[in-house]
Amino acid sequence: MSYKSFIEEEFKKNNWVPVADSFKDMEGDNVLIFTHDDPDGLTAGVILKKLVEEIGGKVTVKLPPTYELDEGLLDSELAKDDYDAVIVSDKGTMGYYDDYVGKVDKFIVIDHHPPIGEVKECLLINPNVGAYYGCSTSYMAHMLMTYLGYESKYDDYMALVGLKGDWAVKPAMDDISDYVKDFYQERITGTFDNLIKKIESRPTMFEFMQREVTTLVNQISELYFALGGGGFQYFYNDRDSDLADLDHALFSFEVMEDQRENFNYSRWNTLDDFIDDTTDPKKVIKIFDYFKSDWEKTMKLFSGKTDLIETFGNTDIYKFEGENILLMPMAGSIYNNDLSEKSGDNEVLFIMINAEPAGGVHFSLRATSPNIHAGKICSNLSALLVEKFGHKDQITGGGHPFAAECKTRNSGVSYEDALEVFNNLLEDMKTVAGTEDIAKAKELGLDYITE
Ligand SMILES: [Mn+2]
Repeated sequence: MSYKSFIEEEFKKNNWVPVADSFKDMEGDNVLIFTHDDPDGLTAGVILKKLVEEIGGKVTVKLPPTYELDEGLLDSELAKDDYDAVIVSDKGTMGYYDDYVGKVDKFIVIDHHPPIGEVKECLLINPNVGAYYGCSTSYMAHMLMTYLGYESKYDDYMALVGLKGDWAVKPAMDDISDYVKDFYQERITGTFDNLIKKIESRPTMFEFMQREVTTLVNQISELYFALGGGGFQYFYNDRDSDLADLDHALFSFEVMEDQRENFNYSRWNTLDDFIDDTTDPKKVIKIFDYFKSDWEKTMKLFSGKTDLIETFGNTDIYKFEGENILLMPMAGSIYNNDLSEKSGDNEVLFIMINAEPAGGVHFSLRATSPNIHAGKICSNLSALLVEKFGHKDQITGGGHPFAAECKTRNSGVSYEDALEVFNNLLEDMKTVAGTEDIAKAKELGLDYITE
């Protein structure tokens, strides 16, 4: 199928035509875009901003550090100007966004995350309501602009970078999600071959299933991640006086925007060529060097201080404890690969525990199989912590079988207390693993125990 026919079908099938129509009359509109501050959110923001401007609207972009759009933030931004439309991009599809609908003439959500709650009132484009397709918000924005008749090589490139940032395309492994195949074949292959060609170079954060080869688009997406703080606000303001006042997310966004004018992609053979083409190569290099050295530091700490603490079924449980660990969940996903090699035929669950500089404790879990449900462990852990110490507003935990987080934030729970609760939970899991009580096992996330 052609990319355009695919889009036509998707817009009809999913009832996205009214959303597209709401863009058609944005000429003269004052539009406020909130987008996620990770590479997918940033690239989606670049595409959507250009689209609205092409239509004739005026755009303000906000890159708040919280993933979900907070009502207080929305209200305070709306109070600053007379807006006709709000676009919320790559910031989740939350049921409560319906409560925001009356605040402005058009309230539009463009996203690809599985919804939390049900969205009925918002103008919504999200293919992952009741299904799961590997894609990204940059790609949904690209589908929208293409549906509306706009084409630009720069936006093809932006969509690709966002897809890479959200792991929906793995050109180094020839693994392209079905949902983006027509786009990839028509717009990427044959045009951006230099970006998707396999190269031997330092493995990026995306090389978690193999470390032999990477691609330039992997490198570029990782660089944008580093510049913008990756959606985790890994900022370098305190490292260097040159960076003291830098707004990282905005800097990453501007680096993307500035390249639209003079898009020299065919000259990019290495990441250095790409960096040379940015507006402020010196600053880009400085930030990227900090990122790379933090990454190496964390990997070294992992390899020196990670212990095998338990084996449940065929899953080895590894634990790492540290203090002020930088880039922890992402580096942990990559280190999981090393643990997996160590464990041979066994699966791996890697538990990272970080004493954060502000006082909170961050538990981050990464698994190679769904045998032990990381999300259940984190939600159980947070429930136990809340039961004992209160602060339901500060202590949160949850996730999916392969990746989950629990954070105590400003609850004031000490590291020792949090660890004790975690150790008790682990003891309970050990007991249940021994008795094979199926109901209890399910509760505790020992999903490999079945009848
Ligand atoms: Mn995304």
